[in-house]
Amino acid sequence: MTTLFIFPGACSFAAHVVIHELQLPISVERVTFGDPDSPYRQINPTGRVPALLLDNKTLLTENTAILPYLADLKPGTELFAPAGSVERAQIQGWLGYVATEVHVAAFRPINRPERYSADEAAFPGIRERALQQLANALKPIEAHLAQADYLIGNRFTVADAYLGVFLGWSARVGVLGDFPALQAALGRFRARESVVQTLAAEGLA
Ligand SMILES: N[C@@H](CCC(=O)N[C@@H](CS)C(=O)NCC(=O)O)C(=O)O
Repeated sequence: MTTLFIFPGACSFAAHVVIHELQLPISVERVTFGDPDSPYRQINPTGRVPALLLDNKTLLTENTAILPYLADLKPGTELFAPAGSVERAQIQGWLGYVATEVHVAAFRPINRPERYSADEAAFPGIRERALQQLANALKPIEAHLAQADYLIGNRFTVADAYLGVFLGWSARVGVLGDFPALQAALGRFRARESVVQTLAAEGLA
């Protein structure tokens, strides 16, 4: 059986939500965060989540690959769009934006300042700049969601599942105050049955 590896509340949450949305027959396995001795390292040497181990033992990594792959397991699903369509490219554009501008450019230095300086005294400054970077990265999404409830096509897609994770993280670091459309989007995300189910499954309800 295909297995999704997750850590509760991590960026793997989006893939877990998609599994609930589409009721996919995929088992979900929790791994230990940041443990170099974890047996998971034999499956995925980076130790990162999400990772999807297929029946044939092929390992898929990266949200930008895993989320479209999961959606494509249910051809015609509203969560994605047909190959060759503009909507599909737009959804992939948002996946790329969230992965790079929001996750890596902003949350990585907020959560892991030690990767940017060996000097602990520099950490508060790194975090402060990264919080500003996060606000900058959220501005275009705020502008977009002030006009529409969802990123693309007036429906919840894998891009919204992915964004929802980082809206939750943004609320936690206190950056959503100036973004009413993002607060509303987070409310819609948390109200979805699939998200409620995923929170419960990850022990976060
Ligand atoms: N670009 C990767 C990032 C994966 C990633 O950084 N995952 C984090 C959790 S949100 C992780 O596993 N961190 C553990 C570590 O870096 O040791 C993706 O989008 O899939």
